[in-house]
Amino acid sequence: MSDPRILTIQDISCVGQCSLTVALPILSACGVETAILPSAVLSTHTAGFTGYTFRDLTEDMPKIAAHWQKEGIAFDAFYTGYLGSAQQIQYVEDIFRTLGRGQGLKIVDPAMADNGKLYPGFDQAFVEEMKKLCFGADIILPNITEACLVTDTPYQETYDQAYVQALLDALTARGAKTVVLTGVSYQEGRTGVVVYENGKQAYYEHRRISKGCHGTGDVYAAAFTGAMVRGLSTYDAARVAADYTVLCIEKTVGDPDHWYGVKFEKAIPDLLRMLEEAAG
Ligand code: PXL
Repeated sequence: MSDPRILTIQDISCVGQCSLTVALPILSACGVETAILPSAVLSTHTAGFTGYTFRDLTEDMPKIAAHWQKEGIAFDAFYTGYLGSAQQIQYVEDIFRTLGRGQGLKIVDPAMADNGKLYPGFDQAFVEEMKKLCFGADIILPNITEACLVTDTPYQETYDQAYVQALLDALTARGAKTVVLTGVSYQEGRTGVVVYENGKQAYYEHRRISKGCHGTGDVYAAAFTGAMVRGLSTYDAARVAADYTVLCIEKTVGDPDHWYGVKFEKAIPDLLRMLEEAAG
């Protein structure tokens, strides 16, 4: 049997350590063959920089997919991150339908919002399309804000376990299969992820170094995907990805000039060690 090959679909932010510039190196480091479909090319990400360029690649997406189909190229898993428009989400849905092989595991990070707010440029039409992508996926990785948006739940800055349970119930009632809900924090200095799968859920809590570093959602999702494709359980993949993300933040916070992303490269040896340990 050939090694697993995955496809990740998200933008290239040339500078800023997010989306493809973190997904590809992390997945490669995990030893996973990764094809890319860039949804757009930006000079930087949109969170903190101004005046960035944005080359929309929507039109190229179905052409690239059609070429792959003609060549008989297919993927064992898909991982989507930041997408630029509702139209792009529809193309991703087509790709999920036509380019899977075997199980064709669909991992969707609905990267569109944080801290109660949509990222610049997104609107309700985008959210509506993202709901369809999430509820057709095998695994979704929303943060609390994104989970609220796809379930039409009012966002609360402070919350308790009952609120998180209601969010998970709303996600599964709408068709979510496996859910890794990120950034779930019940006490100062601590945060974690809730993993829901097959009717069971578990919470992995860990230290919280600082509030909202840019790009950590992408670092987390890429490490999670790499760990899943290497055969870890969903919980172990969620745990290793969380520990790796914390290390990346720790390696960054002492450097105030490095506000735009995290130094994920410096913790790659730790990620590889944790993956080996989790595999036993
Ligand atoms: O990290 C998510 C992300 C990805 N790509 C672009 C972004 C952001 C977050 O703001 O702006 C272009």
